[in-house]
Amino acid sequence: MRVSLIILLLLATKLVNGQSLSTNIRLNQVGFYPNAVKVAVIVHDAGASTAPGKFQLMTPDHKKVVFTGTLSGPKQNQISGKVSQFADFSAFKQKGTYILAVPGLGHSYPVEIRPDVHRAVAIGALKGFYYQRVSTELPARYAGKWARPAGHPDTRVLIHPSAVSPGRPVGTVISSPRGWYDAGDYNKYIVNSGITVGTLLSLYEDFPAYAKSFDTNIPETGNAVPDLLDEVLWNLRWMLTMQDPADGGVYHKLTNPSFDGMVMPDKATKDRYVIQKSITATLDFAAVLAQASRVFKQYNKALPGLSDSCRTAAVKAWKWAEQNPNAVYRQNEMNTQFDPDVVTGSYEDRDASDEWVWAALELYVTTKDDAYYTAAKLKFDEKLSLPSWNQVRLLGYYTLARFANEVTPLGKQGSESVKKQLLAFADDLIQGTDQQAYGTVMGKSARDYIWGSSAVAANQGIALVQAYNLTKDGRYLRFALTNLDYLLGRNATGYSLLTGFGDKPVMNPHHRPSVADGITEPVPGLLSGGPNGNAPKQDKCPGYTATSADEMLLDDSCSYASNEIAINWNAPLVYLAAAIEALQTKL
Ligand SMILES: [Ca+2]
Ligand SMILES: [Ca+2]
Repeated sequence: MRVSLIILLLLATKLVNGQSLSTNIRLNQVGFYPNAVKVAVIVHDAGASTAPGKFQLMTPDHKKVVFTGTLSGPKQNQISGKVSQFADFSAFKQKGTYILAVPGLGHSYPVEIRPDVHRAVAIGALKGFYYQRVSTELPARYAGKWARPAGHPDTRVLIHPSAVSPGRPVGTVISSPRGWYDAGDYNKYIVNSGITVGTLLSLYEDFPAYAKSFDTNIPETGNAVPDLLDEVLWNLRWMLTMQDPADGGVYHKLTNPSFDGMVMPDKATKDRYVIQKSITATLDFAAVLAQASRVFKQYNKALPGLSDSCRTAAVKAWKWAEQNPNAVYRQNEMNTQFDPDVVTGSYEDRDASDEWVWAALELYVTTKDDAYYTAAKLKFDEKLSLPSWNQVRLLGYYTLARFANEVTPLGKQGSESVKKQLLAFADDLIQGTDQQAYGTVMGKSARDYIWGSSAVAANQGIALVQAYNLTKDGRYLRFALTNLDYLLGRNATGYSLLTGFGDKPVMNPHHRPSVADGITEPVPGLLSGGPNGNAPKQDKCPGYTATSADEMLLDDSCSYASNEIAINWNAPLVYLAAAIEALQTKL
């Protein structure tokens, strides 16, 4: 009797104070820096009236109010029509764990305020790559409950008829082990590896001290090489095997003819092939290997000869590209000429002009040979596009700007124009962000919500970090942080898009091991592709209820168009989280 009375009283208190959990309070579910901007977004139905009320920050037991603030005026969401208000508690700087309560609505997930609050995100997202390693067992010592046997030794890979060359006729077998599984499946794609490895190496080049400061508990932890670079090496060593040593051309991908079922990697044992050399794969390879040559030069003692091998491979790839500029990969066309037909991710890209720029600039900065700079044929009047697997021009621009003081006079002169363009691009990104329903750079346009939109958010963040690096203007960083907030919960889906992080992370990504391993929690540290306006049409997964692009995420493994994982989405998150951590005192 007494117990039920207490329960009744508690319930009444909850109702009176409006203090039950409300998922309409959207915030970074991982946390906030004491001295940085701290914003939660309160979302209301379309047409709801929004009085400018108060909000409170209180201790998790609801007993002590530590901060009271006023909600902002209403912001209209241009995409969904919903109305939101901001609860800005930046003025509160006390370390600790709190909840944010809005009278009449409820309270948020726990709010953590402390320095280094995203360090675990940076480490976890990098560790996500370890879980994707091909050709090796993941023992419990490193993988915890996601331990699994080795999959795909890839020591017996066939040359596909599309990929034959004089030295490698049909039926030739090559060894091409290691690399990372990608795109939720078990194949290895050079084009996607290009931007992924380029982004991770750029993190090292931009923030070497921070990159050296964290371990990810992998077999190489404790050796003489930072774990970030050890992880990169797992894929780089595979990439090196994808170059035909006879002519320097690079195979587009290593793949089964068709996708595996939702089984563990060691149960997927179909024949594997390397497929046709392509111009985009070869140029991406040249860019990444040129960059790797710079980075690993500092580790010549631990990795003797690697830097030189990378440089030789890059130059050789460039020469092949010069001789084969029209080798565009077209999967359907290839399938009409060769068997077996290949239906896995095609990564087709008919415009290699940006790949030329990226490869040329990386080779230029590494070799200081003006011929590469000239070959980049930089035009300073074109519209810039955010990096993605098929648009890599900015990766070259970032590199030229980064090394502006170490290149020849020719490149130095060009770098001034490139810097101006990069800053104009960054200014464009932040323009009008404060008026947005979530106050994030991500989502100003419904066009941001494409397949893999999480990488749009992360790459916007990187572009802003680049602008900070060029200007030391903290404004750029503060806007970059809004997109990290977005990825970790301050968004229209209400999810943290990173598995294993936040109070409501996605649980069912399109990721074969996470589906097949019988463990409730998905493999941690994987970034979901995120909301995608066209996802229901693209994957036809039943169960979508959202009606607007910014909410169009289905936390179901069949939703590969909104909830897939991919290495080229994880990499920019690693960069963004690590950069924000490295610069947290500048926010
Ligand atoms: Ca290490
Ligand atoms: Ca392209």
